[in-house]
Amino acid sequence: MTRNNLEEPEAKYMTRCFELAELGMGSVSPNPLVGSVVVHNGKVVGEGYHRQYGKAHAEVNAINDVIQRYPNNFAEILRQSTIYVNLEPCSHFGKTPPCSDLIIKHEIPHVVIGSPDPFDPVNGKGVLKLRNAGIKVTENFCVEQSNFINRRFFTRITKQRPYFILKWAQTADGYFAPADRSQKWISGPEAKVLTHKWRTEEDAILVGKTTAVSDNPQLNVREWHGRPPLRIVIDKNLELSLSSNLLDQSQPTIIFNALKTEYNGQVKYLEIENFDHYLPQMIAYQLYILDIQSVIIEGGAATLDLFIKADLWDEARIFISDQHWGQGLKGPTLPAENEKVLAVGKDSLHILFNVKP
Ligand code: AOF
Ligand code: ZN
Repeated sequence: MTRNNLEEPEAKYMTRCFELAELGMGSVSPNPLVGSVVVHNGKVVGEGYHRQYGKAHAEVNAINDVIQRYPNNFAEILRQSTIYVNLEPCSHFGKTPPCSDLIIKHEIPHVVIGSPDPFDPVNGKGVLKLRNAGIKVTENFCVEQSNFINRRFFTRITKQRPYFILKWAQTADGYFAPADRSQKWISGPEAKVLTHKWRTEEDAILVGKTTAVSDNPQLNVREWHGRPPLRIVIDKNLELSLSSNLLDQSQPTIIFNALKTEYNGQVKYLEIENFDHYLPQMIAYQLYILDIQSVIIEGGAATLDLFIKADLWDEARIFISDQHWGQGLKGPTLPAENEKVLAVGKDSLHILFNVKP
């Protein structure tokens, strides 16, 4: 049974953990997004989040914040505080020592946790360690929101594949491209900015050969500040021209193909065996091995359909313009469920979010 604690006054502390956690977006993958808040007598006395892969965890930064703000009486304050964190405090020695040990050392009497950590060396063991030390532990606090924030991490750990986001634009009457596949503007400039922001939030961006050849995209981040994702192209027979933007050596790029495995500077050619039978499954597996936690698939229609048919998708973001074309190539079709429509921007652009439960 899931509990939704949003009505409780303490939910504001967990909501703050979520805000802090999301500041790590684009910097901590394949680690989870984690934020933490220390509360003393109803007042926030320290905050922190996991800022960088391999660096200090959220709880460490939140406790250090208390120590810095109250150098003379932090020990006493911590002994009377509650620490909120959106993920079970770790119990293992990874790149950093266990957060549960740190909480025990400072004798923080109450820990409130959003999601359990599904990572096997931690799962349940963090909570057990805290309870064995006599600490009160509240689990699954605002757990639905908490699980949503770390949907990419949880998918990688529990399903052993990346989290797949489908993204495309279509007209109000469902057209995706003109019949001759020429490029035609469907969504507005706001959608472009948003698309580039989204690229900074995921580990990789994937397109099929037809899109790579006909649009010659750069698949980098020009309209937003942040980390550009790994570029991935599916090109069975290596038909992409050597002069195409995707082979310009400007960024790490993977070409999944049926002919060869070869590394050439920033470009990795990875051969997929059984190309015609299990392509999306093999791509999912290879990316999992490479620790790629999330992929945004930006087209074309055949590639999007490939992942939809294999049921290898988790979320769809669709820009729907108010144009009516009456003809052209139809966009991909999703099994209908859970639709949430947002209106964004001056050009009455609509974004349809379809997040599978
Ligand atoms: C926490 N707080 O802020 C994070 C946690 O290699 P390490 O030491 O960074 O450990 C990574 C694992 O620790 C990661 O897979 C996840 O299970 C947990 N991440 N845990 O208590 C945090 N980022
Ligand atoms: Zn930790």
